[in-house]
Amino acid sequence: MIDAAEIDRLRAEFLRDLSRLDSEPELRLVRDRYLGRKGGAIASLMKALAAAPAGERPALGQLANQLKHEIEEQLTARRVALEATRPPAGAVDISLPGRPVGLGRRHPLTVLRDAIESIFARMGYQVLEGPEIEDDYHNFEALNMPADHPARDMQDTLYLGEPVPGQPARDRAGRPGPVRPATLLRTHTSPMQIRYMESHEPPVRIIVPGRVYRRDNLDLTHTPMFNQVEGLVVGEQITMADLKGTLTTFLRELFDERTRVLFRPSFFPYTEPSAEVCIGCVFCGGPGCPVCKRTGWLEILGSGMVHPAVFEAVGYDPERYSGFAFGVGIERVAMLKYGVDDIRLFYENDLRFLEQFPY
Ligand code: 2U9
Repeated sequence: MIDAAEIDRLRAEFLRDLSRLDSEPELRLVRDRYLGRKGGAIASLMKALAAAPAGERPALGQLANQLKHEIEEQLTARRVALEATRPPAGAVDISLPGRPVGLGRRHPLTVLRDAIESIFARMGYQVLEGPEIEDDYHNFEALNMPADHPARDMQDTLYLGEPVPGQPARDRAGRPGPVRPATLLRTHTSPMQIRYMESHEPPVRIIVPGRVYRRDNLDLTHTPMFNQVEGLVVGEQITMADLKGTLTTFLRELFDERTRVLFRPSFFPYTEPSAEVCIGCVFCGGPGCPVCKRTGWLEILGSGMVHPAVFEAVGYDPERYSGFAFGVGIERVAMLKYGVDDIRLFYENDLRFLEQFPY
């Protein structure tokens, strides 16, 4: 049976629902629940009034109508308030969670190059870069590699000679026409050391990191472009002992303070005597494994005392000055340090590979 208390209960229920809604869709649900023509709480209330005793009907009807108007007014007021907070069409919804932005990181070869640079910087070396396009003189001739040296072969070096502008690239017989004086992609960073000595007197203490190019096909250990760091020290009393001490210190800082270092005779045209430098195998630690080919040693650096012919080429007196030089491939260091068996992985930019390295 409907009475005034029942109407008050319905009002309290409405006010509770009203206080809980905070969106336009929720508001529509509440409106339907109370004001819906069929099944709405007010419609049901009006219907039930018909069953009330005739004497109470007018008063109860008045209360019911009053509640209906209250509900209409409150819902309208809430709708206006919600509309006022609605963002304009096309606005950014700042309540949505953001899309994650991946943080960039340095490439492992860059990290290693920086580490190598900082070891030598602490030893007082200057860090220099040079041009990647070089001439035959600085890349070969001044480094005691004469015209018939095998490294100068087209098979090994990427030459950039171009037809001279305004003249045919081929003559009438189809033979190549005139070309610019040979330029090439440097095969090592040594030409920059030549350039440095051409314009500076000793003492010299520099390293030159950078890209170098060789006419190699891709395989597990070769890419036609790779990165090197070369170093050069020149002074009045520089000896092989300086070379050994410097490179031993360098390798123990780069790998581990207990790294064992081995120097053995080698040959390079620009150094005499020459030595290749090995570290105790980082994989088996000595006894021998497939990586070190059962020798217990891994070759990591080339080095030697600068050949007097190189000093002659730059105008240094070889009777007065001596020096040592060395070279290291950054990819090779990375492969040994991190146990990577395929150099090509460093150039595929697959984040699943690159994200494994410290940065
Ligand atoms: C000047 C005089 C001498 C630099 C040297 C090496 C030995 C050497 C290789 C290491 C791995 C190249 O990247 S690699 O393939 N380098 O073995 N480099 S001595 O000697 C120089 C450089 C400049 C004026």
